Amino acid sequence: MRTQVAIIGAGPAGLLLGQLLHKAGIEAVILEQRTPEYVLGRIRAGVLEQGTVDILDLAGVAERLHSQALIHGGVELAANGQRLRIPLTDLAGKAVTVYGQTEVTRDLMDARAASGAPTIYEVESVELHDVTAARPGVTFVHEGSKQRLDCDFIAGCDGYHGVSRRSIPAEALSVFERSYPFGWLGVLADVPPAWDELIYADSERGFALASMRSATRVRCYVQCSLDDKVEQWSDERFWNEFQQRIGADVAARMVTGNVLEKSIAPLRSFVAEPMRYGQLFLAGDAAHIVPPTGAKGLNLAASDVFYLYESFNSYYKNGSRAALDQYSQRALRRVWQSVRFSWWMTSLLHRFPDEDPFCGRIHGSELEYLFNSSAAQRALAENYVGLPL
Ligand code: RFL
Ligand code: PHB
Repeated sequence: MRTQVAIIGAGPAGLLLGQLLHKAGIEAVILEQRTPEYVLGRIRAGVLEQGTVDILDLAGVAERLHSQALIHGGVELAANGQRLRIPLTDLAGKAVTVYGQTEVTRDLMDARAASGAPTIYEVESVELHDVTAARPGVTFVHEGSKQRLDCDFIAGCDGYHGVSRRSIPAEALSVFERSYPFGWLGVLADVPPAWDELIYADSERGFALASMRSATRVRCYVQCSLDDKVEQWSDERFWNEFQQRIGADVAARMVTGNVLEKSIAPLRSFVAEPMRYGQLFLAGDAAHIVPPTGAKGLNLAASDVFYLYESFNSYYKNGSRAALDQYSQRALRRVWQSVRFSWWMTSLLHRFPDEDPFCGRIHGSELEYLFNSSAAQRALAENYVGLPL
């Protein structure tokens, strides 16, 4: 088998790249180790920057988004019994779009199926070959038989645990990493949200986030211990903890109910540099991870993909390698801005188990400054809605 771009991974990054390339008349084959149902079952991001919506528009996959998504012109913070609304549209000129990653992925899968371009699901033993040669290739096992896909380029869109980054020799990569001493326990439930916009809450018991997917479905998170297991968190325990953290007024008017999904995710920051090795280009979680507090992971995957699409397009249309050569540098500049913001939001809103009294006071001062300074609020707004591409 032969194609122009071999894409590893059919998460949002791989599917979006496939769709943009298809629209530009560039051939790609997508290889995914899981089933489509498994990919759609992973409940993750919920907040899209305007820049991400623009890229989905460019890919021609935003029709359902425009009819169903919720547009939020603000976001709320809660701390010390007070609430603060950050008016995103007023302070940063842009709103954010609340539309689940599951829905983005579904729209991309539907568009891919309609285009007739090939996605091979349930591939095993994926290996990258001759990555620094002019004609690299990918071998894999599908339905029991080993196959080889020859290509010009490989796009590694296979997430943090994927094979692409691990195929780069360790001495060719610099890795920057921070693990946080807590995780997030997330719950998806079919109840109407008792909040109009997202609420990020700092409390003595730890962080909580009130989010949503629609007018009838909420997504809620609480900071939990890294040792916690989902089985230790009954629905009742979760709602009780969430209500204690989110603020008395919201707790009093919210309804709790049928939990559809419950999962725990550890929080970490991770960046691998450069995002290119020979003919292999990394995009999305394959190259970097941010803690979810800044709502940046999916948005970064989309901006990487946009830069990579432009680079491939320029190569195939004009024969120029300049954009390919600049891809890593261009993408990393934006990545580090989001890594910094996500780290800052995480530090601001979580209780660290090892926080000493000095750090406790700094934490309190930082919150007080934010609650009282319009300059600080503007800085948060500008980053939350997304820095320009
Ligand atoms: P994905 O989604 O992990 O997809 C990678 C795909 O590659 C496949 N794969 C392989 N395929 C073939 N061969 C192999 N050897 C393979 N190894 C892996 C996998 O099966 C998978 O299908 O990466 P991608 O596409 O880069 O997308 C990244 C996003 O999923 C991620 O950044 C976001 O979900 C992060 N995130 C959030 N981002 C936001 O922008 N806004 C948010 O509000 C937000 N909230 C979140 C989040 C992530 C969370 N968790 C669970 C970590 C909330 C949470 C709780
Ligand atoms: C979500 O709705 O899942 C969500 C929203 C905002 C975040 C993280 C997750 O910062």
